[in-house]
Amino acid sequence: MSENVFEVLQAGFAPALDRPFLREPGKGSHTYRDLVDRSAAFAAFLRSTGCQPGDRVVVQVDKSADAIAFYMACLQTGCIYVPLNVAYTPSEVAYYLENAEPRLLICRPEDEVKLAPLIQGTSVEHLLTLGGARDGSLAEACRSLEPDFEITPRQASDQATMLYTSGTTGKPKGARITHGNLASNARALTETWGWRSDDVLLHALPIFHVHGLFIALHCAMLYGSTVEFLPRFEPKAVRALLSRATVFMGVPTFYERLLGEPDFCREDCSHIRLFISGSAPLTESTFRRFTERSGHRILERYGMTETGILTSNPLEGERIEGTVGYPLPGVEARVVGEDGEPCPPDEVGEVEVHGAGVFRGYWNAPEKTRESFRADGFFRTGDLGTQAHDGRITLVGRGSDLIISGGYNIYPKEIEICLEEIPGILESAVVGLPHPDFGEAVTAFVVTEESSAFDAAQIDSLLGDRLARFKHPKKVFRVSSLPRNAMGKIQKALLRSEHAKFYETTE
Ligand code: MCA
Ligand code: AMP
Repeated sequence: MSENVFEVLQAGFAPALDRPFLREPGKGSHTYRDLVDRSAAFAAFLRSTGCQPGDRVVVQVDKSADAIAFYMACLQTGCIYVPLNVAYTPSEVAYYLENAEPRLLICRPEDEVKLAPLIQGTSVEHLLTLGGARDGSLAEACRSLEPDFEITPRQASDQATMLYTSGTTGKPKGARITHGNLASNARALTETWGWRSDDVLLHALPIFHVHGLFIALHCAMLYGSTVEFLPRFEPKAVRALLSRATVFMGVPTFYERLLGEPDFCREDCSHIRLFISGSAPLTESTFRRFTERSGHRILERYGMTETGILTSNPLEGERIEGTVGYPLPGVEARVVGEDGEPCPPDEVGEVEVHGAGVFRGYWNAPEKTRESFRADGFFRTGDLGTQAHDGRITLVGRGSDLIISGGYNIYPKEIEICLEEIPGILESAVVGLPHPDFGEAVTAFVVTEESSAFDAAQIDSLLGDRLARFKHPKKVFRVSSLPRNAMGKIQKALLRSEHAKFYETTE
């Protein structure tokens, strides 16, 4: 029997075909039937290009109903959907094209001129554009084709999507996520969060990450629920729609920004049954202030690109601030010491997990994949935490230097490499410092040649072509040397502790 996740979702929303699926403010409403028809039109296009199951399709487009239908078409035809952050610069996109070896590249109409030169000499056979209002060459190409509703049979172990997540080397790795991973996570989440077909999800997340694309949308689709689909997070727009929704999902920055609205209060939230947070640590302060102002205890959960959602605070029962709750149904989690042996309850170690949501490995990186799994199949998350007697997990930090800023993962090495290629910069260290809005802010410490005229603005513009804006340091400190330990290793922990209050006092 086919286990294509498109069929799994379709079985869920089949009783609700004429219910609104995506409501785009100011643009209109699209039923589930509209989505199926549109997906069939895109499927016809994919097949007309000769795209085969397993071929990669790289997509860098804005949030829109058509973007979701195109994602569904990739699932339907067995093509591997590879979404990219719209903030990535052409030089970043070039890396993904080289690594993923896609057959198709779909971009925003306004980016076509910038991206067209990149495809020369790559595997890309077609570059098409997708705009938010049924515009662009992809929509045009579908017009002359008969919709194709056939669903390519897939096994649970077949790859459905590939999302990139960076590594300590500074080069992003593609996580191979299967049809089975997506289906099992959607089922576990809807069960854990008591999802209902009359739930209305308020969606303000980007759709190029696991959070906005899989977690949020698959829950809704599995129950045929309606989604208020905002193009981006904007606190006033979110606030205006809270009264139409029952569930809201966000990164901690969303909650901080809602709290930044001076008269945000209980009345705004009276229709909501569940506020969910994840992707980055929700501070106890944000949790507490949000409870005071809204009357709701945010439900915090924890996940990863490689695994989907792993743990969640309970729907019924205690949501404890600072903890990420219990393993989801079908997920096994343990905390181990450096020797790989399980830690006693409440002792800090690395969180390791096992279950149907865990990915198949990294794309074309067998060594990295091997290093990430234990011999018994448990995946090493790299997150440090404790597990209580009753199984509840609390995260306390990360084993790597990873920075999480506003829910985006940023790897210092990638920025350090770019900084050190700037003439006059001898060495650099990039760390995340606590930031009231983003949680952590990218901060660089650079040692420059004595003769160099140091100009932070110039550094920023030199990084411009190489790195997406959200990765740019919010502050660059010029220092005479970087602190090192006896082994010569840069002591980033020291830089972090010495400057821990920098943004608290400057913002
Ligand atoms: C935008 N900027 C940022 C960030 N976002 N800087 C640092 N960190 C960020 N996250 C910068 C831009 O580069 C720009 O800089 C300036 O802020 C304004 O840009 P704009 O696009 O207007 O920003 P914004 O709309 O205010 O965006 C902030 C945001 C957004 C709403 C917090 O970043 C966001 O939607 N984050 C959610 C990320 C997410 O979904 N993560 C899930 C992945 P300049 O002015 O210098 O040009 S994790 C995941 O999927 C796992 C499985 C999980 O557990 O969920
Ligand atoms: P990503 O690679 O973008 O999927 O990010 C996954 C990482 O985000 C995890 O390994 C954690 O470090 C972090 N993360 C996700 N949810 C939480 C949470 N609720 N609290 C703390 N960290 C989180």
